[in-house]
Amino acid sequence: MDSASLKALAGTTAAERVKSGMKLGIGTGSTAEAFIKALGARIRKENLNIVGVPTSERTAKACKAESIPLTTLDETPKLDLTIDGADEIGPGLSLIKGGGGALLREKIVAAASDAMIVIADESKCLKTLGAFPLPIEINPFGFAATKTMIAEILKKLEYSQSTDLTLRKNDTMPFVTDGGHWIIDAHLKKITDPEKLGIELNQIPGVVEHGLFNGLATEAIIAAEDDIRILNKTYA
Ligand code: A5P
Repeated sequence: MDSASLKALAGTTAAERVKSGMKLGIGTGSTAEAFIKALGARIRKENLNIVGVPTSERTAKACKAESIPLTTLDETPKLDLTIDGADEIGPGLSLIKGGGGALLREKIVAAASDAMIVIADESKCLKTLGAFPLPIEINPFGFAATKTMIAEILKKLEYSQSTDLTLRKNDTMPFVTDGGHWIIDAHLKKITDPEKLGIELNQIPGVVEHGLFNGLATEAIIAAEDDIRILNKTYA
């Protein structure tokens, strides 16, 4: 099966978990878009009554194309379930997210949800996080100072030997998130303690949020070559 078919399988399986009456958080990325398509099809076929909070402008557009009713966290501050993709899935369902630049809204929406199902193909499941560069969303004000503070934290936690901090760009200009922030991608290679690193990064005033999702995902639906695997927090 190619990558698009695996994403479609994960997306369709996740859409089957949605029940009429649910308030949903709707993730960002190509796997989340496979879910959005499958959800749109179920709404049309079964007349499901759901409402969704999109985690990005890109997702809002994809939901509108499927006529999925949308709301905001201001109108609907508590959600039943968020379904979203991930860049990496590690032990205990710790995640790296933000490859698509939507990590801040994704984390706010996931935190407002009673449950979070992560959808991915099996290539995203790893024993240790960190091969995928960790996205760190920062306020553009004081960029160099914030970058220096991040480097110092990483050095303190002994990541410095392998660390490279790159400002994400669109051609020559900084990539700007939906919230108007920039992203530094931290090439850490191996994140030994995601919990500790997340807490330390959140101490830096210029860091708006980081892409480590610790303790948020409650389940993962993983599309493999010939089956679907369901992982829970005991995943090691
Ligand atoms: C968006 O910011 C990300 O967190 C995505 O969920 C993540 O990058 C996975 O995207 P794909 O499903 O496209 O791999």
